[in-house]
Amino acid sequence: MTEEIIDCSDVSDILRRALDGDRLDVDDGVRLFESDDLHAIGAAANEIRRKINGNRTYYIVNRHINYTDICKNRCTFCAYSRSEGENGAYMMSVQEALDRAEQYYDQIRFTELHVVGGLHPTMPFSYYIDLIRTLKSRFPSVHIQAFTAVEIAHIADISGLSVRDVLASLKDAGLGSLPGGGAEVFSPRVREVVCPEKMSGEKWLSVMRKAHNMGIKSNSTMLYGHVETYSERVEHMIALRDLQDETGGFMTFIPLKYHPGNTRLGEISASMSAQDDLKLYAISRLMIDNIPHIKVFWIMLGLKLAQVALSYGADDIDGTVIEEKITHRAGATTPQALTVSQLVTIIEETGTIPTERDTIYNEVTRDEAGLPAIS
Ligand code: V47
Ligand code: SF4
Repeated sequence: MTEEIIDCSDVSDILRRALDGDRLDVDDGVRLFESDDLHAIGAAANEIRRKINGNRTYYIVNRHINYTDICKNRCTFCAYSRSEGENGAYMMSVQEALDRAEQYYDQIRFTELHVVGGLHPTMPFSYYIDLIRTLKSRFPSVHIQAFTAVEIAHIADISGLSVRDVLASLKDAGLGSLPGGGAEVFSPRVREVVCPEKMSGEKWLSVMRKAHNMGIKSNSTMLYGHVETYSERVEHMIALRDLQDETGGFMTFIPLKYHPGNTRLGEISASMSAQDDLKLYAISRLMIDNIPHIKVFWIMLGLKLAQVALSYGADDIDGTVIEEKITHRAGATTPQALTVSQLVTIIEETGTIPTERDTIYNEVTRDEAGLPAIS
């Protein structure tokens, strides 16, 4: 059936090449975005997802902590950030972040703390080290995934240290890996509109290269559905693929769907349909042949569409999350958290096998008391 769907498609030549393991180029990617044959593109992506990850769908028991919303960049797509002193602006002390992490730990025994925030103009280097060291010493078995490449570069700026020295100090304090945020779309044209103050795409890639070369793995993302063109999306994916060829350090690619609420960028006239979202997941799987996982962050896509994305190339649905501010301040209507049993049910309903993972994709089993063990 899949064969027939693919062979009848206007992009069957591209899909066949992808299924044969050939690399797709920018023109191929653009043609896929221009095609209306969602079924064929999805079927090919699903086949590749199954080749790489079988019938498993990964999830993680995690907790997000957004330690500050104060940010000097004020990207136009971001409803989360505040300026210092503005209504709603906050900066957690290390103790406050620790208190957040304590909440629910006894109930769910998360295996990951995901810690990101804005670029605070004055917090000293010692704050970041103290934060990671304190979290790691309280939760030694928990993986600390913290600070986007943009935050790492900012910490280097305020400390006067090199990116490599910042990463080395954070690793020594207990940092496990980097999240994938801050990549947005690498195109300078797009960045000029949506994040003119943010460091360049090249710099983002160079921080990731340094991290990977030091044995620090990371995620990768693309913020889509605003002013970017098809070719800018595809070029972004190929830049990630190229770096992955070099370092092998990316664990997953996460498409992040732009939410316009309360942002300065606002509504974009050609907003994305559910079909467009699914096509983007599928094309990601087809273009980025060397990053093993495609993650659907259910908070941003919504639960129902996240389920469908699991048959359009995605194999990971992220986690329990517990507290999410970035997308909710921009109008997300999804819940802020899911229980493990909700996550498992959502995955089972898709006919795939719920598989708990840790941050670096080791499978996790739990004993009767719910304590995790990594296999
Ligand atoms: O870099 C900000 C995005 C990112 C909006 O690595 C927005 O596992 C949509 O990167 N609409 C931060 N997106 C969050 C992030 C992330 C999230 C979940 C998992 C992982 C991971 C990483 O959020 C930012 C930006 O791309 N973002 N504002 C918005 N209005
Ligand atoms: Fe700051 Fe990140 Fe928001 Fe940009 S996306 S304004 S860097 S918090």
